[in-house]
Amino acid sequence: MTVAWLGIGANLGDARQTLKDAVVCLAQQHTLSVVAKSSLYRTAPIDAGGDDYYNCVVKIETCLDVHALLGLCQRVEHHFGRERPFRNAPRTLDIDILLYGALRIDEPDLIVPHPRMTGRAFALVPLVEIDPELVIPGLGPASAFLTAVADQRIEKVKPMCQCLGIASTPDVPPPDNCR
Ligand code: A4P
Ligand code: MG
Repeated sequence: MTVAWLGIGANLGDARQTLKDAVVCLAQQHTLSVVAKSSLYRTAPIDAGGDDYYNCVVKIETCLDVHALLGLCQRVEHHFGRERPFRNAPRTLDIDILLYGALRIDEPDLIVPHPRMTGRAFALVPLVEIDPELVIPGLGPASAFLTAVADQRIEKVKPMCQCLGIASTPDVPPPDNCR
């Protein structure tokens, strides 16, 4: 099993709901387990146009090799209606492999660690939320890159239960609609 980190983003359609559904879809795959999930964030588009994005990061454990994991991510993107009219076009769902264990590869169709992650608050902030000590293979602590992206707008989206003023504790299961 390998620990990997996936960055998930969307800014087309009901992006917030799509992100939640995509995480559920990933968790249902028998080839991986979602072991941690960041908060949901609303973020300004970086190097892209369109509406604000919703972004999150999940930490997974998987038996898939990295190419098979990319294939799975692309099938899930396709399932949620992803189209690619042009580079960085608004998208219903984007799933990027940020990290895959200690692997460092640079191939035409797959670069890991993700080559643009250290310049993007929408990847770094959720990563560091899950693991403040996380080290990016070959580059060092993820937290060290946060200062340089401090000008990128990113705000944590309150979970619905918090908006409703309902405490979400392990003893009190959240209501059905609190996703
Ligand atoms: N590819 C190479 N390495 C990877 C990797 N580590 N993970 C290749 C996933 N894919 C990887 O990706 C194009 C090709 O990248 C794939 O065929 C794969 O073989 P794509 O998802 O089809 O196209 P894309 O999303 O336009 O490209 P990419 O590289 O994912 O774009 P970026 O750089 O990730 O930027 N602003 C905010 N606020 N939030 C966002 O989520 N996303 C982007 C996309 C731009 N601005 C954003 C956000
Ligand atoms: Mg992508």
